[in-house]
Amino acid sequence: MALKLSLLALAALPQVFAHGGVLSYKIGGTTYQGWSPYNTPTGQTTIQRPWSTYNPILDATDATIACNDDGTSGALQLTASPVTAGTAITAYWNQVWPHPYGPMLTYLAQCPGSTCTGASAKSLKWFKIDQSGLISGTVYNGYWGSGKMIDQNSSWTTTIPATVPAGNYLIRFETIALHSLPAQFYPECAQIVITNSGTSVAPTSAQLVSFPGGYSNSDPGLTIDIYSNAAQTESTYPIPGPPLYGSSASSGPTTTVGTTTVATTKTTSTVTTSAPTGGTVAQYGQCGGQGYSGPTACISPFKCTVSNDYYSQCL
Ligand SMILES: *[C@@H]1O[C@H](CO)[C@@H](O)[C@H](O)[C@H]1NC(C)=O
Ligand SMILES: [Cu+2]
Repeated sequence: MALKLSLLALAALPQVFAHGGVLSYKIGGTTYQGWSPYNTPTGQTTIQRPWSTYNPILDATDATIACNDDGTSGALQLTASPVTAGTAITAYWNQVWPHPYGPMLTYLAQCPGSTCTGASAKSLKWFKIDQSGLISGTVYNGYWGSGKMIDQNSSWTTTIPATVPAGNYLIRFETIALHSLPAQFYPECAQIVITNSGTSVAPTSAQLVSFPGGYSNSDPGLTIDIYSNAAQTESTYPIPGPPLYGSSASSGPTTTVGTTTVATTKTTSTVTTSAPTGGTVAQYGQCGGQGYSGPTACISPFKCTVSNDYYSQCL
């Protein structure tokens, strides 16, 4: 059995570098291991909802867009409890996350009844509690939420707003990659119980969406061509999804403008990208790393991106 599992893990290795998902969480100092999609589901016990693949979801209307699965809980499903409103939750993606262009988003959905276990992720209403789009620079080569996520140890920390009503929730962390079209969605979910002894503010109906439903394949933030001429001077990016919980906007995507914050300590993970034309390495192909002596130029529009010391690939 152990041998079989490690062979499966090896088989999954190339995908580990190209794609992935949320592998663990930290809540109030406690680390929670996530679901392992390439191990047998039997015996897996975790606060994370089961998910099925490291591959991206490429369709905003896909039935798995809520939690990278059909929405069901595991046989030994756990729930992190209690999580006081105002607590920070960190989600860890696989290292080093390879996609630095695109937004980060975090959602909550309250479950009916006394537990989220058994509730289908597709049946819930989600509201967005955190988002980070284009932080600075242009759509073409600016600093994005997902670039910041990579700089933060391939993790993203969201603070549960202090006004979120107490209840049973799924928390949905998501990164969207825009280096190729269609956009790539990487969402995973975990079960938490939120407690709140202070003021509660329910999300408005304009802030609540279903998944699928919260995004459309024609959303400007999902169809944007980051390699276009227009992108080279464009410094606004419409983050997909409903208006942020707690915001006064009544509808429509929110826009972040490259401004004052952050951007001071940007460390880029993109190397060598000489002229975009003339390259020979295809998307996801190896283009660098210790001990590698093959071609290093990626076919346009992909860029040679460091995954780790031993492996760079065209993304
Ligand atoms: C970086 O993330 C990994 C999980 O991917 C975690 O084990 C490690 O503690 C993190 N390092 C720091 C400095 O937070
Ligand atoms: Cu990928």
